[in-house]
Amino acid sequence: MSQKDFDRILVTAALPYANGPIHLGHLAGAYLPPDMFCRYQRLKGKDVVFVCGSDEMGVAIMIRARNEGVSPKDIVDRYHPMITDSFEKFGMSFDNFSRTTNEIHSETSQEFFRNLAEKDVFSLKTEQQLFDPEAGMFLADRFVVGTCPSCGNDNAYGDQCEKCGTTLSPMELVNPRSTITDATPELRETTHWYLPLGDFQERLEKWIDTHPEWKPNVLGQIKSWLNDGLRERAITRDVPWGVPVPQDVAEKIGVDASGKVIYVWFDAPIGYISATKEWAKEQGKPEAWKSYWQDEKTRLVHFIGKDNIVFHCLMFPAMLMAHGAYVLPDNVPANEFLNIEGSKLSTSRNWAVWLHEYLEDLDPDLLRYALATMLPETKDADFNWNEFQTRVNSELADVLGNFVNRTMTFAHRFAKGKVPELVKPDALDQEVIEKLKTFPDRIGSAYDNYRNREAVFETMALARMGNKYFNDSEPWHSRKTNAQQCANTIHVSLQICASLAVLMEPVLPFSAIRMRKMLGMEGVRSSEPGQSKDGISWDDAGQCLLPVGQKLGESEILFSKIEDDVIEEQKAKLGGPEEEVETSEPYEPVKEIITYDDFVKLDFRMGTVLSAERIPKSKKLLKLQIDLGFEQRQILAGAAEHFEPESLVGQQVAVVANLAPRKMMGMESQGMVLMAEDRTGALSIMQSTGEDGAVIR
Ligand code: B3M
Ligand code: ZN
Repeated sequence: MSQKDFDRILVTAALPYANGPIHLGHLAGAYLPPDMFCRYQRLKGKDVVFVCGSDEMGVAIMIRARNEGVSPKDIVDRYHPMITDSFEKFGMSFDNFSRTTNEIHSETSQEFFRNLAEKDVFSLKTEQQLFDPEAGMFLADRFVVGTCPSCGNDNAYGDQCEKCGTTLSPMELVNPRSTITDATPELRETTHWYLPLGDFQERLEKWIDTHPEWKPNVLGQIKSWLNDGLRERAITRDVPWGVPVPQDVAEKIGVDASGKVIYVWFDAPIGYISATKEWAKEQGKPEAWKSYWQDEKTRLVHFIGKDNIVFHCLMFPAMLMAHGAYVLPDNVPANEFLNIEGSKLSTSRNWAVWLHEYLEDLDPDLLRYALATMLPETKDADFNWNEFQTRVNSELADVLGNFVNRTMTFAHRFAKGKVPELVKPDALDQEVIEKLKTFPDRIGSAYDNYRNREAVFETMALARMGNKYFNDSEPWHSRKTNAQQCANTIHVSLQICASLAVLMEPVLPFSAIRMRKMLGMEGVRSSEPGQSKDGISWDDAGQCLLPVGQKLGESEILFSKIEDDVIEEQKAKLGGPEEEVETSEPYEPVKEIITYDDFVKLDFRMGTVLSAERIPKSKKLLKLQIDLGFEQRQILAGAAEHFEPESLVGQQVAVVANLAPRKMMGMESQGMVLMAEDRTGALSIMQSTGEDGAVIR
């Protein structure tokens, strides 16, 4: 369907995990672009609903809680308000920013799960595990201790005996007992539900083929997943934190679902639906959510970062297809990643610009504009403070601000602070008035096609045209020689300012309002959520919006320049980038050439470090538990001299998943974590992001 065939637009932004604050990488990936898009659509008079919310489930939040000795709820209750507050101050215009611990989300997720279960969409798998009858939960790894079968140590863990280093599974322990309640565990079968993604491969391929207009970086990733063949994914977990698996569904098949939760990546996208339901209820129209999710005339757009493509373009659409009542996304314009000062953004090294810290010192519009010019729309991009300063000083202040200031100064000094009459405009006046009419479409079509950098460039092009017109007209001369010509220049310049005050709003919402106040402009349609569609609209811009004689407001400086010391202060907040390697050591020679067939035998996967600890009597080895999505692995990494174990927990790493297991220090290592060793021997973890289990090629 072409954009004009839709009656409404539903926009979602990836739900940020509520286990830390928002940084520029989040904004550049999944938040600034949708806000600009939604504000534009609202100014166009479109029916837009923009939803998001905190993603409060998942292992990462559990790990953080365990490391801090608090509950997962404590973690999300700390960060949800922080995220909400910084988004609000940054001008994010959500219709609803929810959170997945809300009851409506559990209900919606469980209803969705139930619907698919009743359609027999899921497959089931059953396996043996230790179960703590008092805690009411299965006991993996550190949740169980017992006697080591190798050395008799009475406090061996479910995954390893610390005394002799033997790798164990909970089932091998003699006299196991729960570390949660000290109870003697029972053996229980545990059943997990699987989403058979392969069953949807054909439908997904046909659907994706109807969207050749999607961004190439998105289609490329999807096609590689499809070429690989989609595999079933476990969509339940035996962990204490998450949306519970509906008991009634489990009971129907004789499974006890206590202690089982829905996998976070199954419930999180359903968070978009629950946030829309919540919004509809708050509007007093509880059924209104259905027209956004269950009517083909809805243009559904998911804004995300590239690490979420598989979930939004394959897994969630498969879920929606299976359910049958929902529309599928019309586009998923995923952005790439943002680097900071030339280095990969890293929260663990504090190599990040935190939104709440930025907002303590600087104006949100300055960041909105500068970041919009650096968005990683088709490839990774870099944010650096010097460019931020240049964009603010040389564009916002020197072009846009300067043009408005000169116009207002002349209007107050030579037109009595009112809009003067335009009489017998000359060729230059007429040429500019004609060109002005083209800007709403030039800028608008860029926004409508997710090209935000281009939209912002075109907005600044209008301000440049105004500046050039002002210079070419030379009102400082004509005011002495031809008062009407001077008045014409002021009139036309004011009309350009009035159009800018509408067309700049998607990227500079706070400054647009200040500018309209200066121009005495009233009755402009708002780009904020839930506002009236009356008033001057996007399409009206480009015309002469200011009536002759209109009284102007007080003039003020729209954008103050950023001084060098302010920039140095911001740079000083950054943590440690990757250090430059100072050495004369030779580079490691490249190994013998292998064939492609040799290479494809290697199976590289994404994984998340669940736990990391030193190994007694070993200087070099760390013992890592890695979540590969489809299973957990124990991997011994020679990194103990390079990393504090806790710094690795929660990090996503690249793993060689089909390496034959090998014994070290009496423990089994089931794979290898990829690390880069530089010429000084320093190690860095090969970081990436993506879903656990994702095939790295
Ligand atoms: N909570 C955040 C991420 O992977 C994840 C997005 C969910 S969107 C449904 O960056
Ligand atoms: Zn032992």
